[in-house]
Amino acid sequence: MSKLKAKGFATRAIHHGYDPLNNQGALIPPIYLSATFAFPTVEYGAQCFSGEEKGHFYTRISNPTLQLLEARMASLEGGEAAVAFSSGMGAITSTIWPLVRPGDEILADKTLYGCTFAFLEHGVGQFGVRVRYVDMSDLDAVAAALTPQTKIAYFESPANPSMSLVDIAAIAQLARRVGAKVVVDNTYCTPYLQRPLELGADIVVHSATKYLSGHGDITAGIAISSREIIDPIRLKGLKDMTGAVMSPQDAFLLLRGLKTLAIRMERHCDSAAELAAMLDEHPAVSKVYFPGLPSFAQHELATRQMRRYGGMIAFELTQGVQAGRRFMNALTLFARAVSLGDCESLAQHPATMTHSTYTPQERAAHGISDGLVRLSVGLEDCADLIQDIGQALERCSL
Ligand code: 3LM
Repeated sequence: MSKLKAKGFATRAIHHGYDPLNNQGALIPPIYLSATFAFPTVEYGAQCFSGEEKGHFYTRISNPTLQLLEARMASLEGGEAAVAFSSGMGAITSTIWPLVRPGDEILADKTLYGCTFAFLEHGVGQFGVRVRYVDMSDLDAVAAALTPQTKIAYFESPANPSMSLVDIAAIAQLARRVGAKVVVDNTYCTPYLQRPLELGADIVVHSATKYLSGHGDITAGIAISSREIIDPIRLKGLKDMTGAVMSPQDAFLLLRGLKTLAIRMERHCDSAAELAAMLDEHPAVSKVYFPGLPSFAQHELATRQMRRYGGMIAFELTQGVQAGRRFMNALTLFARAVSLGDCESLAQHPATMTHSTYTPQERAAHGISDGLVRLSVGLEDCADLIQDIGQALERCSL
């Protein structure tokens, strides 16, 4: 394994942590479909429970197939350890619960995926934890809002759905002063495009349902950090508080998806850049949010912090919300569907779909406009995607 440390991203995504010669020559890792594990002696079993022995004893705590996935993801994100979950929300909730007590504070970016906002606002926020939101692209506002009670600084970059970015290194520096842990949702980028731990963040969480899996056939999540931080996420957050364990079959599918992550991300980035440029020039479009556009307000930060600009685009139509509806209904190749990062291109309306967990007032305050349309640019031929967007834009302006 150590010989792979020096290898590149795509090589580790295919090989890290697995040697066929230790597995009867099987090139592809087996799926350990076992909920429980037999102990050679009762004493050994007790030592597994006490933590003196590292053996597997129950799949909600660990499983060999999940362990391989976790080692591989830790390598790709540049962390020491990882823990896998049955969904991105499983990863986020299992990470946050063990880090806070009543009286603590969480400082979150103002724009977050809808269910993350709902969890902070109506979940952990109902149990004596104070949750506050600031625009984290404003470093002065963050510095002013952090207090000794702040245990977590939480954000996405780019944020879902507004595409606003957060300077990860700068926030990590500010948070360190008060001892808060920086948790970054890296779903939009994947470690191929951005590695928050290398920029000073403490924990990375993912909806692995998205680009990491890449094929839209599982829901999955993962958290990556130091061993010291991951242990309580696994042994309290996952084991006792949420129980949101990933199934071994889903771990297998995720390991399969990861093998093509690098090559898929390149294609997503190529096509999204072309589509964003086309949208930016179209008279029916009033505003495009894509980090790769020179006109994007945080283009310089994107260039510094991300390898490339990703496969997600948000935009608004000159003729507003109704035109957005006509545009989406006119699409023939893009599916009208939530989620993102699949081979299939997807279009959705955040205000009535992914971010309907916010009230209209909250959406307005959190920078999520009613006219916003979100595209997840898939892996089809880019010419076909451009043709579909082009014809839908013509029809929406009628
Ligand atoms: C979506 N997002 O369409 P799961 N973090 C981010 C996410 O985008 C998501 C999660 C966490 C969408 C899902 S909306 C009903 C469909 C940045 C999910 C949560 O629990 O695996 O869905 O991840 O934007």
